[in-house]
Amino acid sequence: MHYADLAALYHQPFFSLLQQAREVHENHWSDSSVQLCALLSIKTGGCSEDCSYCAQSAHYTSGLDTERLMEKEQVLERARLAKANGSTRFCMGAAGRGVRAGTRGFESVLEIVRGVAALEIEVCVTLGELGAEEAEALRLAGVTAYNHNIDTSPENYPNIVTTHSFQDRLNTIRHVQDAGMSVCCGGILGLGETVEDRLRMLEVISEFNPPPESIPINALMPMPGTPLADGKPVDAFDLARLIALTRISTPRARVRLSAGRTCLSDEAQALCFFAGANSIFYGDKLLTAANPAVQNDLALLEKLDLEAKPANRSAPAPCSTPERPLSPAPK
Ligand code: SAM
Ligand code: DTB
Ligand code: SF4
Repeated sequence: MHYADLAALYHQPFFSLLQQAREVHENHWSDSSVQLCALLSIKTGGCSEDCSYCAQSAHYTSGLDTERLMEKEQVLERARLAKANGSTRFCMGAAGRGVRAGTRGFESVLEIVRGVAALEIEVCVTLGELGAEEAEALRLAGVTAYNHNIDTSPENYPNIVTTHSFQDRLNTIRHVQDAGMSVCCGGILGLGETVEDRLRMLEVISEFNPPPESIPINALMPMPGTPLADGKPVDAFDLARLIALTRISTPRARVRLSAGRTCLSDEAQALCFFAGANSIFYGDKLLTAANPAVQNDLALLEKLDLEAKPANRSAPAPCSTPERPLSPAPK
């Protein structure tokens, strides 16, 4: 969607924008399902990149311990639990600029992906920069979706990251699409960007061809030691507005209410679901930061008469005992 159209929509009165987003949502999503995505950091910290929001960058002293690539069995254990708890997508993140075919690290990641894919849960990875060869190898190993955010507008990107470019991000997304994986691409609010930057970000995302399958909208979680440690909290109404606009500009994408939910009230989250969010990260931890407890999320979904997206019917029964009961949520 062109910038001018996004701007015209955005600058309407709040309730008009929400009403339009709701209408688009109802026209494209016949159910009230919310996709639950589990997240696991399989390789943490020590990253060469200088993304100014990120606790995992080696350029800053956030106090985070660096951890090597997890063992396959440990990852599989977490994936089984995630599936048993109701997540339909398992997203694995690794800190670093990117991955390179032929390296031992990448071979180990492919091995992990094959193992998770065999559990019949959707497999998402977020590993930074990819070339065509790496993208193809990941798809063959069983990756369904690749998360690679553009985070902000092209104009603001150099203020946030200097070790790679906005164009580098777009190139990776192209490789992911060419290899036939779904693209999961969104951004962060709260980086000091203007409303114009937010709209430009959505202009770029909504004009991908094909459009992304999912769009995570993160609110900055300020990380000690990073340049954005003192970032101001994102206003919940601004967040709802942006989610509404994302829903209107990419009607078929799962819009994920992502990082920062621990700072949102249930009511603010309800507004975001009303505006078109239909996916969340589910589980007590994001990559390094906290996420709402699963029991709170189940209770909230129940209060709002939203349903966890059912698992693919062809998938076999969970292979381990659930850590927590899936439902019903406690009253
Ligand atoms: N290294 C890979 C990359 O940069 O694409 C994958 C991991 S990276 C941590 C994934 C995304 O998490 C970032 O693009 C950003 O949107 C989000 N993120 C990271 N730190 C965050 C923070 N402190 N607050 C909100 N979102 C954050
Ligand atoms: C995304 O857009 N958000 C997730 C996921 N993709 C990988 C990551 C959020 C990270 C929040 C900060 C942290 O846990 O360190
Ligand atoms: Fe590294 Fe990704 Fe964090 Fe940037 S966002 S510092 S690339 S882990």
